[in-house]
Amino acid sequence: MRRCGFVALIGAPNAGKSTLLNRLTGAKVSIVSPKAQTTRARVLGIAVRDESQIIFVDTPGIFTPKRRLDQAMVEAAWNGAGEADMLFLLLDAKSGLSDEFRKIASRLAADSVKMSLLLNKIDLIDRQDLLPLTQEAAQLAPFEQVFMISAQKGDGIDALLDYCAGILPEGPFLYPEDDLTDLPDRQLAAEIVREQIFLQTRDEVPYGATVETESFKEQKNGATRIDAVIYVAREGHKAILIGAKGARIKEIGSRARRELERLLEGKVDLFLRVVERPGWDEEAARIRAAGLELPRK
Ligand SMILES: Nc1nc2c(ncn2[C@@H]2O[C@H](COP(=O)(O)OP(=O)(O)O)[C@@H](O)[C@H]2O)c(=O)[nH]1
Ligand SMILES: [Mg+2]
Repeated sequence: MRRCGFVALIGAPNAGKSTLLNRLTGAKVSIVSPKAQTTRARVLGIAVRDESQIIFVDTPGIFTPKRRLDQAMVEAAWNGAGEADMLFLLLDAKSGLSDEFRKIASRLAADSVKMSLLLNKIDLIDRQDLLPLTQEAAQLAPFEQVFMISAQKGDGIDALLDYCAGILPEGPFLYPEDDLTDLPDRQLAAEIVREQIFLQTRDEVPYGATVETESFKEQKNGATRIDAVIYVAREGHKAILIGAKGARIKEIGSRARRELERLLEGKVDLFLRVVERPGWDEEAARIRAAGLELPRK
């Protein structure tokens, strides 16, 4: 009998949700950076294990939102949790139990959905510190299971897949068997550029930028031509993104292009332009273009 269902990855920013999603699907589905709030919208990663199709839902981290964009991100995270058959609550074992984590755990504990605790980044802490942390965290909610994993190194991942495969509801696969994500290539292209902005700029710059694919076309020579626009919220950010003699934007473009060539398995011509657009992070159209719903008032 086949099984299929949704497992949401929930946690504070930077817990390693997107790294885990990529690890579980064995593909680069969701972008990752050392900075908080890299993930903006819900991303699906699909894995098949035995007779089960497991649809993992990567979500933005849960934090206290200020901008309209941030409100939409946090709402997307709670919605992801609300629609899942099962939750994986991630804790960054290195940072330990924060007030933020306690709040998320207690709010989720109030819902009746099955939830397991995932202690991530166990590669960064001593074994002897792991047990007391696990014991304390496990008291915060009625967890079904506790897993200790390293999303980055791959420890404990098989056990997670086996667990999901065994208990998801019986039913037909919801996606074609080979699909790894529901993210369209246009959106993927914008995300890969945004990842480079997160990796290559600092302070407020990555948070003040958004990327949209304007056109995505197969060309006669077999290459894919992608034109993307980067909107920046503040004056001055445009100059930083472009860099001295255009060096920064060139590096962002060339790294993103190489990554896209790998993911799309073919030659890519990538054209970027940077546009100042103060207030884009309050604009309905920009928030929707990022794959988000407008926050409820
Ligand atoms: N050492 C270590 N780093 C990790 C692990 N998982 C994630 N990271 C790093 O933690 C940072 C945040 O990861 P990300 O997946 O973007 O977190 P998210 O905000 O929860 O999606 C990145 O720099 C990752 O490389 C892990 O298991 N071990
Ligand atoms: Mg993420």
